[in-house]
Parts: sequence; C-alpha cells; structure tokens
Amino acid sequence: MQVILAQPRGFCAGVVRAIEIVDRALVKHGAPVFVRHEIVHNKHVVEGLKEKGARFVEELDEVPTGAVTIFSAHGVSRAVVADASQRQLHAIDATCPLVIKVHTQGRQYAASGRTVILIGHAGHPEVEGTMGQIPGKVILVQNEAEVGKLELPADTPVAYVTQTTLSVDDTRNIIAALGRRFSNLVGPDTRDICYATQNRQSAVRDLCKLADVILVIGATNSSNSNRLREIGTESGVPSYLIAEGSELDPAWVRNANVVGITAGASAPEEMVEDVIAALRRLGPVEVTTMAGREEHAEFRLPAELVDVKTRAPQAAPRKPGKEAAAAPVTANENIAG
Ligand code: 0CM
Ligand code: SF4
Repeated sequence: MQVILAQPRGFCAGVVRAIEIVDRALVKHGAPVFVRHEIVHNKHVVEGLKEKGARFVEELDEVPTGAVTIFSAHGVSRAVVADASQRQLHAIDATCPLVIKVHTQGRQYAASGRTVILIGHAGHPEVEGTMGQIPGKVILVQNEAEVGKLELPADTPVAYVTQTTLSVDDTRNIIAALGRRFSNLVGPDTRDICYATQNRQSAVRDLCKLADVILVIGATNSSNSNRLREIGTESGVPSYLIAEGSELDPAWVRNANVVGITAGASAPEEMVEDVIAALRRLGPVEVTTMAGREEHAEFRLPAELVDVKTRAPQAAPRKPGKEAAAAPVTANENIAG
C-alpha cells in the first residue's frame, strides 16, 4: 500500500500559539490554570495539557475568583471578556490573531452603519465569539438557502464577514447569493478564511487526484477538519474523519492501492503517525509526502508570556518533507510579522 501525506497538513500557527500559551502560563503561574473551552478542538492536545495541570471549563462560573483563565483559539464574545473582568480573573487571550482580525473588521463595518452578516456555522464557538464581538445585531447565514430568507430591503447597506475555517467553495457561493440579494454589499470575499484552512483544502483537493481513499486526521467537532473530509467526498473519493489509528476500519483501505492522509489544523502529527502505524499492521506501507505549499507563519505570544521558557514545548512546528516544493506565502499569513 502506498500512503501519500498531504502538504501542508496539521498544526497551524494559531494552534501552535494557543498550545504554547497554555504551556507557558502553567510554567509562569503554576497549576492549575483554567482554559475556557477546548484550547483547540483535539482531545489529545487537551489531555496532554490536563496532565500538566490545565483545567478545561465551558463557562467562567466554574472558575474560582482571581484564577488564571485562558480563552481558546476560537475567540470569545465581549460578554465573556466582561464576565472575566467582573470575576477578577487573570485572563490570557489565546484567540488566533486571524480570528481577532475578523472581529476588528466586523466592528468597523458596524461602525460605518452597515448591517453585518456573519457567514458561519451556528453553535460553533468562533461564531458565538464573533457575533458577540460586533456591536448591534449580527445576522448569521449558514448557506445559500438562508440568504433567500433574509427579511431586509434589497438596498440595505450590508457587510459580511466569515468564520475562518469554512469551505472556500461554499463560502464563495454564499457571497455570490448575497451579491444577487443586496445592491449595497461589501466584504472581504473569501479572505477571512484563514491561510491554514485554504492551504489544507487546496492540498487535499490535489491529493484526491492520486488517492483511492482519504483519511482526515482530526476531531469531529473541528470545523476545518470536517471541511477537508467533505472535499474528499465531493471529489468522489471515499473519505473518513478519524482522531487516531484505533478508529481506522480495515474495510476502508482493503482495496486501496493509494491511501491519502491529511490532518486538520488542530491535529498533532503524532496522530498521523499513529494512523500510519495502524495501516502498517494491515500490511507493508510505503510513505511519501506530496509536493505542496510551505508555511512559515508564526504568531506573537501575549507580552506577559514572551520571556517564559517551557520545559518541553508540546508543539514544535513540523518540518515539511524534503519532497515539498517552496511556494509563496498567502496574504493573511504575513500578518504574523
Ligand atoms: O474552528 P475549528 O473547529 O476548525 O477549530 P480547531 O480547534 O479544530 O482548529 C483550530 C482553530 C481555530 C480558530
Ligand atoms: Fe488561526 Fe486558521 Fe489556525 Fe484557526 S485554523 S487557529 S484561524 S490559523
């Protein structure tokens, strides 16, 4: 069996930064530090941090007054920030800078008097955070059908922003539907979809041309990971989202000559290795990495953690395979500085 690994795959700069923030906060302040929501959507990451003394909560009322509390990479509403301040928590913000960028953009659109539409998935923590960061009413639109149901005059000044981890193709279609519905519409096109999401979607699309089956390593609650599996399925290649090797069903790969593997932005490379080990238990496996885009993004840490040294960094950036071809970085990668 031939295994081809997508390039890029796995951890993005926002995930590396968020995990590093929890690690450094533990060193600086000692255990426990509290984390609101899974720091990123991956149970292996969460369990690793729990072992070091992090405690994960869904709501701030589970956190003792004054405790160190980290907001997850997905961001929080202004109500959560205010609640943390009222409870005198020592809040540290691990929201990805690319999510913060969407918050800022949404606030600017609202301040200019436009009705703001957020394209995203209901119930996702990033959507809850972004809606709660923009003053006034923000209308959530999840698909083209919902655009048709909007009860606003066609000449309403409207602006849209998007969740960072959407399908580029679906989002383009929703934006086109908004363009047909409103005469005065502004927005970032698909540029709110982050570089990591876009790059992993392009890579899996390329992988689909070579593979008989696609395995996406990631969690079922990870939006960007789900989008990778959808692209595989839409390309006509049987595609499965699994967290680790134990979830591999041998029947999926029984007749496959080429298995394509990618990983969501929150999935550790160890889990890719775990899945390859599970494939090896079924028979001989030859592993190669596809040529693809190299990523160099690196996001600054919060000032209070910059000089803190961790004992064992959990999230060292993965070195691309030597087959990977150099390619220019995308625009929003450059905000890393
Ligand atoms: O947003 P999504 O569900 O894809 O989150 P994740 O934790 O799987 O990936 C990293 C991020 C962000 C924001
Ligand atoms: Fe940031 Fe994109 Fe990574 Fe989310 S997936 S943490 S938005 S870089």
